Order: sequence, then structure tokens, then C-alpha cells
Amino acid sequence: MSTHHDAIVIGAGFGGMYALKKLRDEHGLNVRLFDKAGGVGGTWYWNRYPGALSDTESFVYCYSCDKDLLKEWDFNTRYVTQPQILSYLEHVADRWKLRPDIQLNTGVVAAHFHENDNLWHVKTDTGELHTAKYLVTAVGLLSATNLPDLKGIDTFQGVHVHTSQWPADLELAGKRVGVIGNGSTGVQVITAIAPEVDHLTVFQRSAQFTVPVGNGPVSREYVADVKENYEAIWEQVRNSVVAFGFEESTTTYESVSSSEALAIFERAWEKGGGFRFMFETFADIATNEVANKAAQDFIKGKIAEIVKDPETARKLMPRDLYAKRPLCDSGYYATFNRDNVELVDVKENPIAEITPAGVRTSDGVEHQIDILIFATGFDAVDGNYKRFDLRGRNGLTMADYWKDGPSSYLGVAVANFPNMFMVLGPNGPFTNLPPSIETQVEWSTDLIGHVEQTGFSTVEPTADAEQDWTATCREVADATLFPKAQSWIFGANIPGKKNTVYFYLAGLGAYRNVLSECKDAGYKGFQFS
Ligand code: FAD
Ligand code: NA7
Repeated sequence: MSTHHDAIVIGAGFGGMYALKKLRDEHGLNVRLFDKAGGVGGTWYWNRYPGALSDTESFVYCYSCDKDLLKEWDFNTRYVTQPQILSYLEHVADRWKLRPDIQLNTGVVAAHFHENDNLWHVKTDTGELHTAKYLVTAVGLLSATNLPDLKGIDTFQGVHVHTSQWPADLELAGKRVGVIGNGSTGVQVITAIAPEVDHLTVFQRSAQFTVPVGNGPVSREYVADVKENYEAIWEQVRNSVVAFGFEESTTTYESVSSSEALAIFERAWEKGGGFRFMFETFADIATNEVANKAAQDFIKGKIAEIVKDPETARKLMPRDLYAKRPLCDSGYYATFNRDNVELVDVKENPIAEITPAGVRTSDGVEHQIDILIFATGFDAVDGNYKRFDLRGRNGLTMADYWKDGPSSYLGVAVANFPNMFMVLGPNGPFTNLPPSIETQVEWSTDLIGHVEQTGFSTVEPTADAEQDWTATCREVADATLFPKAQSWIFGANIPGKKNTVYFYLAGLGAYRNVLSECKDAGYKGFQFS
């Protein structure tokens, strides 16, 4: 026996919770939301490692749709920490009365579209069967854990943990700790735990460019001003490129003198913020190798200045372009001046195996470790879509359909997967994410409303529209330097994963225009039956 709903939503993060609210409260649908987590919050339920912080500033890392909530919800630091974001999202679940429709501790193991009844048939790991006309997948783009398969890991006698599955009772004080990975997460966790642990060994595969985050208290006047001006702030965010709450620079690097450029970089370093450093300084750091090199040189100069041991400084010098998701930190490079912190470059000296007592590198040294932290990131964007049995028309599995890299129409829908809408699916915008999540949820739920009103049974994109969108995303990406750096943005972080385009890099403003044009043209590129 299966239970029928109008819509099933998977995921109780920013995306799924908003989709539930819109479908239920504005479109009058009966909705069931499943999450395998034990609480709401998505990313912020899972990622509880020390130092976990949004690097989007507090005032724009939230929903914009609830004006009273914007007035009521307070913040007192420039950025919000994981516990603060989690408590915000828990508050939202209560405030929007979502909990009765959310079923936690319930993983979706299969979702199949059946052509005989035009319904999605969903199976959970609790053995339940559910059907629904619509399926909304808000399964997270940085949510499917990447745990490298290191030789000997099963023999390790200490504790090993991925940063997104952090045990509440993990005691680090006085321990010999190893961290593998130094992306956004690694940089945060390394900086946060170094003062606490007995000894910290950082296993670095690629050195990173990172700038200060600039966190700290904000004044009551600042908060009042933000609240007063939210209308204009969101207007700016929605029409901007990266949606981080600042105006992107329109000045090209080569249009100013080198001393002026240096002053601009210095001001950005002082102010803090990774996206600000990349996009508020000059218009062309992400597109012009000369501008990019200038930013690289500035940060390398800072590394040389900050890090006292020249050999450590050498290892910390990045060798790639400055073209990954820009990082920021609370004292990352200075952490390597501590006596209890050691840096191992695993490109020069690869990890040979994990032993019962620690990590043996190729030079024969066994690094003694009690707790090994994997800050190794995620099988990003399409990862979760391949971790359950998702099938569209004719039993087509998503894993098969996307085996040469994922494709979508506008980041929200996939040909052959009728009545399925994704939040942050492949080839959606690359931005501060809550405003993009809202954009997608509002647009997709409007389309669902349209289908309901017109009485159609199914809606799905045409294969042609999907191919054109994929080509557009490729073209936009190729106009930037991002494809030239190896990172999760292009699937390059996972062995064997297709290195291809996963985002629409033209920005939120342009993306919203494309969505509007599609809708105004009667949902051009979609077919209804
Ligand atoms: P998520 O919050 O990832 O939620 C997805 C949910 O789906 C999860 O709870 C998961 O359990 C559930 N799920 C997945 N598959 C299944 C299944 N088969 N069955 C049941 N449940 C399932 N973004 C920014 O814009 N700014 C930042 O500063 C920022 N910092 C970040 C820091 C970290 C450490 C991480 C990991 C991500 C960060 N992000 C940041 C990205 C962040 O993921 C998004 O901002 C946002 O939280 C995504 O919300 P979501 O609802 O789309 O997905
Ligand atoms: P990232 O940015 O993918 O970083 C993962 C890190 O782990 C990165 O330094 C990787 O090195 C390293 N890594 C991955 N696999 C290995 C193996 N096998 N051996 C050694 N090192 C490895 O993930 P994060 O969680 O930091 O951040 C993801 C996003 O979440 C971030 O942008 C924010 O939006 C939040 P590499 O650089 O690939 O050489």
C-alpha cells in the first residue's frame, strides 16, 4: 500500500523547506518532505565541525521571502556560524509550521516515474511506499560526502571522521590530529582546532589561495541600517552576479596603475571576504590571466610575509590559477607558525597508506595520529542524484543518463524526468546560494501551479532545450578561467568523475532574466502532456 501526495520533496535544507512552504501554502498542494537527517537544516545540520561558518555575510545568508522574519531575526557578527544558521533554519521550520509535513530519519532509496499513472513512486529506507504527481529534489549540491578510499584505512586504530559527519562527543584536546584536505572546510577546521590539539599534521594536496574573512561583531546601527534597507539590498543581490550583497567591480585590472591596484588589493585584504577579494576588487580576475596573476602575486606576497619558516611558506604557495571558489579564513597561513602544526605536501610526498598508528607517507615517515579528519569535500552537484535509484521514463536511471556528465534545462528540470524539479541541480547559478534557491523554488513552483491550473498531467523539458542550455553553460564557463583550475566546480575533485560543466557562471541577474524569458514565452523549451 502506498500513500499518495500531490508532491514529494526530498531534503530539509534551505531549498526543500521553501519548496514545501510554497507548494503547500500558495498552491494548496498536499506535500510530504523526507530527509535522512535527524533534524532540519541540510548542510547546517550535517556540518558541525569546529570553525564551521558561512562565508556569505550574515545579512544575505538567509531567506528574503519572509519580510517579518528579516526584521525579527537578529545577527551580531559579520558572518554566521553553523550553530546560528542551524538555529535559524529550525526557527523557520517552526515559524512556517513545516514540521507536520516533514519526515526525518527517512532516506529516499528509490524514486521511479511510472508512465502508466504519470506518478512518481517513492520508496524510503524505512520501507514505506509513497506516490506523488511532483517530485522536488532539494538534495543538496555539497552534500554527498567524498571519502577517499585510502589504502589501510580499515586498519586505523584511532578515530577517523569526515567533517560533514562530526560526532558531538569528539574530544580533540591533547590529541595528535591529522587533517586531509584544505579547501574551504579544511581551512576553517585547521585554523579552529590548531590551538586546542596537542599536535596537528596537515596533509595538503593543493596549496590554496585564501584571504582573511574579516569576521567580528557588527554594531546595532549596522544591523538597523541593513534591516531598514532590505528592499534595496535584495533588489541589488537578485540583479548581481555572485549575489553576495556587494556591487561587483566594473574596473579592469589593467585600467589602473600598479600602485593603485596594490592599494585596492590591500583594502580588500583588510576588509575581508573571499568573494569580495575576487569580484569587488576588479572586474576581470576570473577572466583575464594578467589580472588573475596580479591577485595571485598579492596573496603569495602575504604568504611570504606571514609564514616564518621559508620551507613551509614554499609549500603553502599555490601553483594553480586563482580560479576555484574563493576561500577566506580566520588566520589560516599564520596557523603554520605554531610549533604544534606541521605541513605535509602530499603532492611531493604522497600518502602511501594509513597504518594502525597513523599515516605513512612515501618518504617512509609514519605520522602518529589519534584522530584523522577528512576535510575532503563532496561529490558535488550531481553526487546525491546518483546515490539513490532515480528513474525517469522507460526506467532510465539518472546515473546512466548523466554518466558522461550531468545536464539539465535551466538547472531545474531534466528531459525524460517528467514533473521533477531540482533545487540547485546541475547547471544552475554559482552564487551565494539562498537567493538562487529562492529564485529556483519560486520559478519551479509557479510552473507547477501553471500545470495544475491548465490541467496537464506532465511537464518536462525537451532534449533540444536541455542541450542548448548545456552548451550555453559551457560557453559561459569557457569565457572564464575557472575550468583551468582543478576543483569541485567542474567535477575535478573526484577520481573518475567527468570533468565537465556543472554551473551557469553568468550570474544570478542573468539567470533570472533567462528564467523570466522562458516563462514569458509560455515556458519555452518545456513540453506538456
Ligand atoms: P542541503 O542543505 O545540502 O540539504 C540537502 C538535504 O537533502 C540534506 O539534509 C540531505 O540529508 C538530504 N538528502 C539528500 N539525499 C537524500 C535522500 N536520498 N533521502 C533523504 N534525504 C536526502 N553556500 C553559500 O551560499 N554560502 C556559504 O558560505 C556556504 N558555506 C558552506 C559551507 C559548508 C561547509 C558547506 C558544506 C556548504 C556551504 N554552502 C554555502 C552551500 C550550502 O550547501 C547551501 O548554501 C545551502 O545550505 C544548500 O541548501 P539545500 O537545501 O539546497 O541543500
Ligand atoms: P573542497 O573544496 O573540495 O576541498 C577538499 C579538499 O580535500 C581539497 O583540499 C582537496 O585537495 C582535498 N582532497 C580531496 N581528496 C583528497 C585525497 N584523496 N587526498 C588528499 N587530499 C584530498 O571541499 P570543502 O568541503 O573544503 O569545500 C566545499 C565547498 O563547501 C566550499 O566551496 C564551500 O562552498 C563549502 P585538492 O584541492 O582537490 O587537490
